[in-house]
Parts: sequence; structure tokens; C-alpha cells
Amino acid sequence: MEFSFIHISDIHIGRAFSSINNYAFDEKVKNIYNNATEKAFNRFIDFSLSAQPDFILISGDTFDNIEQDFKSKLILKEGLKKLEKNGIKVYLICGNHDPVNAYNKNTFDFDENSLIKIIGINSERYSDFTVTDKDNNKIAVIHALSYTENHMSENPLKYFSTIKEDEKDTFHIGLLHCDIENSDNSQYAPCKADELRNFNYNYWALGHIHIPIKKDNNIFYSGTLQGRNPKETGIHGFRFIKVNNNIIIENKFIPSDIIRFEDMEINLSDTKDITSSYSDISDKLNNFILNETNSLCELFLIRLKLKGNIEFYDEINDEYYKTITEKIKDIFSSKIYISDINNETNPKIDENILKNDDGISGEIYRTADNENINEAFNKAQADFSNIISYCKFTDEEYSQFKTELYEEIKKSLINLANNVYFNENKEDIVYE
Ligand SMILES: [Mn+2]
Repeated sequence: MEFSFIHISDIHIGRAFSSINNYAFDEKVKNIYNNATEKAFNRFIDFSLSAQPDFILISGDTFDNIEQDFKSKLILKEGLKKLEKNGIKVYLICGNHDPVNAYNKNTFDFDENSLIKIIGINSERYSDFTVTDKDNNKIAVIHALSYTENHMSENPLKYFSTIKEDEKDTFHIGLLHCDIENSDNSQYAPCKADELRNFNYNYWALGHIHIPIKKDNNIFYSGTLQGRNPKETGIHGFRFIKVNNNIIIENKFIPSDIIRFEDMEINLSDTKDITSSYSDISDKLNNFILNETNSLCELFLIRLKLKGNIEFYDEINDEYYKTITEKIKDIFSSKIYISDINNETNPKIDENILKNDDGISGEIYRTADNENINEAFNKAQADFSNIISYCKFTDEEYSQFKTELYEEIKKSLINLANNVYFNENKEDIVYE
């Protein structure tokens, strides 16, 4: 027997975007922000209507708050109703952001014939129940637990029941909002992956962690539907799972995000001057966006981390941030914004100063001469001779490998000397 379901979590309807630098705000962007959650939610609804899964699991934190505005309630209620109208069952548990009392009884009191079930509102706080398909065949057993308060410091698994003898041939799912393998004193239903495995369920549909995580073939965090701050980097969406004879035959991640956050590190050590830094940064962003041509994202917010020992260190200031942000916005017609810039560069120190320094930086710099590297290289070669022989280098390849490695070592030693010198002499360096 074949069936399919969707696992989605942490929709956080009503949650605002946060920690975004002012440079990344203008009318166009504000519009995208304001509609992103609703739009991402609608992508999930549209996907569901076309994929027609037998049921949908929502693993908590559907609302961002216990109290919601009218619009947030409407988004959820209308979405759920659309799914129900199309014969799709929905099972929703409550998380720490939306414990059971977040669901107003008048709005969310679905009767027992409804295809929508909010665990803790339309059932007990913990429930085991059987799911049937449209032809009334038993397809799965779901074990689900909701939060009744905005925290749960006890291990949630004490509520869960083991598989009954006469239900061994059914597909079992755990639906839970929890904190796995974090500290034991987590306030958000702490438990361990091994404890989940002990239940021998076929799939754990987890919520709480906003980054999608595959713990193993049976334990998944689907992640949040749409990242809301620069910490929630990378792709976001939900999962679509197909099961045949109790075996998962398909488990796909479906992207739904409208805005994507990314961190990007740029080393400007080899960049000549401030003007070429603009093109070096935009080249790197261009490579990034080329990999995203199939993405449905409308906006990429990039947090830049500038690194390296650079010539134009004293020109990296607020004015520079503004200019680079404007330039990137123009070059990528407002599809890429710099959301923040972390400056982790050091000034480039004149090599003659390093060479003649009588402190530790001079010591390191002088190690970078060929004789010393040669000694280090020979030692490494002896230590790693097994690995090197695995590589089956030709003579030419080996000599190229050696040259590149030499260059790398030399460069890192000079950079290290540079950084040590800078940190020791910071106060005394005067810029003109
Ligand atoms: Mn959450």
C-alpha cells in the first residue's frame, strides 16, 4: 500500500524579521519582508494541493505568539480549510511559541469529523491515533504531543507509547517539538536521538530547530518555512515523503523560502586597492547567484565577512560599507543585498618591517624562507608517506603539488607574522 505525507514545522506566522542592518531596507525590500511568511506559507499550500498527500504533519510553532492579530489567524485558518476541502488531513501539534491556549477555541474548534486535528485542542495533549486513506485503509499510526505552556523541561518521551503487538505492521510516526542532544536542562522538551530510536518508529517528524536536519533516515527536523534573521542561513522549506509497504521510498526537501540569508567570507589579501575590492566582491556574489538560477527566492541577504591582510585597511569604514552596499544592490538589480558587514581584516605590514622585527612576528616571518619550509615539508612527507603514495602522483604532479604546498605554507606564515605584528603594535600604527 502506498501513501504520502508532508512534514512541515516552525512556520512562525506573525514573526518579524530581525537583526538586519539598515542598509538593507528600502521600499521594495520592505514589501518583500512584509509578505514573505504568507507567500512561503502559500507555496506550501499550493504544493500540497498539487501533490495531494494523504496527510500533513505540522511539528509546532505554527504561530509565533500566544496572542495573534486577525491576519495571522486568517492565514492559518484559510490554509487549513483549503487542505481540508481537498481531502488532505492535517495534524498539528503545539510548540513552545504556540502552546495549546494560543488556539482560540472559537476559531480552531474543529469537530471530530473534520480532517483537521490540533493536538491538545481537538484531542488530549498526548494522543496515539490511526490514520486512514481515502478508501479507509489503515495507513499509519501517529503518536503526538503538544506543549501546554511555553516551555517543557521534562523529557517528552515519557508520554509516548511503544508500538503495540497488533500494530507492528503499520507505519509509525512520532510528532514532536523537542530539543535533541542539547543540554539536559533545556527548557524545550530535552531528549536524545537514541531514545527516539528506541521506539522503533518509522519516522520522527520533529520541530523546534530552524535549520533542516536529517539526523538519520528516520529522524528529521524539517526546519522553519522561511528564515527570519541572519542566523537562519541557507535554504528553508518542508519535506515530502512517500511510503510503500511501510518503507520510505521518497523523502524530498521542498524549498519554500522567499528571502534567503547567507554568510559569505571574502579574503581581500590579494586585492590591490579599494576600487578592485568592489569588483572582487561582486565577482564572488556573481558566482554565488549563478548557482541559484533555479531558486524561487526573491531576495538574498548576504552577511559579508571581510578577511585578510589588506593594503587599504584604513579605508574600510562606514562610507565604504554604504558604497559597497549600494553598488551590489545596483549590479544585482535589488536581488542581492548586503545585510551586514563584519570587518575582520588586518592591515598589511611592510615585509621589510617583518623581516627585521626582533620579536615573535619576525621569528615567524623568517620561518617562511625556503630552507625552513623544506625541513617542515620533509618531516610532513615522512609522516604522511602512506597518504602521498595513495595519491599515485606522476613526477610532474608531485612537483606541482610540492610547489603549491610551499606557496600555501609561505603565505600562511607571512599572514601569521603580519597578524601577530599588528596585534602587538596596534596602538602605535599611524595611518596617514
Ligand atoms: Mn520555532
